[in-house]
Amino acid sequence: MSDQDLRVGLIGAGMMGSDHARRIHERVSGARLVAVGDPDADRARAAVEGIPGARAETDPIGVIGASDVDAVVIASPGPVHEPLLLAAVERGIPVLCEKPLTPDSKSSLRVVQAEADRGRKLVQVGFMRRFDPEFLDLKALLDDSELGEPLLLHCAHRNAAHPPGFTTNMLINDSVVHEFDTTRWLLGDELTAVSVRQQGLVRSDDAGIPQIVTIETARGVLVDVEIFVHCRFGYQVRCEAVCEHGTATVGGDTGMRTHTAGRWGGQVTADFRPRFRAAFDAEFQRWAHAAREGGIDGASAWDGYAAAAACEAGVQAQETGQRAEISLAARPGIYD
Ligand code: ISE
Repeated sequence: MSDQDLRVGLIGAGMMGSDHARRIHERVSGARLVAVGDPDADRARAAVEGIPGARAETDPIGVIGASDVDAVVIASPGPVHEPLLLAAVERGIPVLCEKPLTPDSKSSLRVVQAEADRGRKLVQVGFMRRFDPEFLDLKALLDDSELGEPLLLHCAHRNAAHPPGFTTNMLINDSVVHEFDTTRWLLGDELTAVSVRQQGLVRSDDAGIPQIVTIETARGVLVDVEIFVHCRFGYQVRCEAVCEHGTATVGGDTGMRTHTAGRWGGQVTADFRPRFRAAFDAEFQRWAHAAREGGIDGASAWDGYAAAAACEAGVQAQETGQRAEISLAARPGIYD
């Protein structure tokens, strides 16, 4: 701990928030947790337990305004993000906000506008796959055009089980939102339309039924995403890029392999926290460095807005069974 440390306030002490509290305390250098704000006092207290110098508060806006807070992490549910983001932008302090930026494109655009009015990027969206070593390798390969131009992406996104209350719309808003962002980032291309089909002959509202989401990009790349959030066997995120001169795949579960009792095998991670632990750590470390300089280093509020617009089209495609186009507002100059 030093006087130069970035003093971080964390909003939201649920599953992700408490994970991030430990992360900041144990694995991020140059940053320290000073406050956790959650309306549930017990949860806030549990999140700061064993973290010297960190206090629990029940008023999240109070944390954003506290004089000993230099930057904030928002890990509360999406519907409460907008006022928190606007308060941080108003105060001029950097924010790392878990996805979604906000639950719809109109409110996301208000955040973009507030930031553009201040003239500085302060809001980073927690699209952690941008920090995953394998996804970074794929991005470098595509950026260098080593395999020629990308033509298709095949993606699979599987969760062992979905939490209670997970709806079919959440397949898009909560899960495929990552593929929307990953596609834009990997290809450096904008998304133009989304179509959605469901496995089975009869349309069902059961979120456990797999769906196939097709994304079109401005340069004509086609992306298919299998979203299956009740696959039972574990967590899996894959992406295969098909290019003019070859293919490249990430997410192939290439960890340690054992050979014993006439079998060989490895482990499938249980959920996104262990699978993307290194990515979350790198994301937080790089954000902390950038925030000490007053900025961000990752997906911007504009990227959060673009993902929200794609989600809206995705939900429309789910509900109508028709291809839905994505339209974006004019991009303010600070995001060029
Ligand atoms: C969850 O909210 C996440 O963000 C995970 O990365 C994703 O895999 C999961 O499907 C979502 O529910």
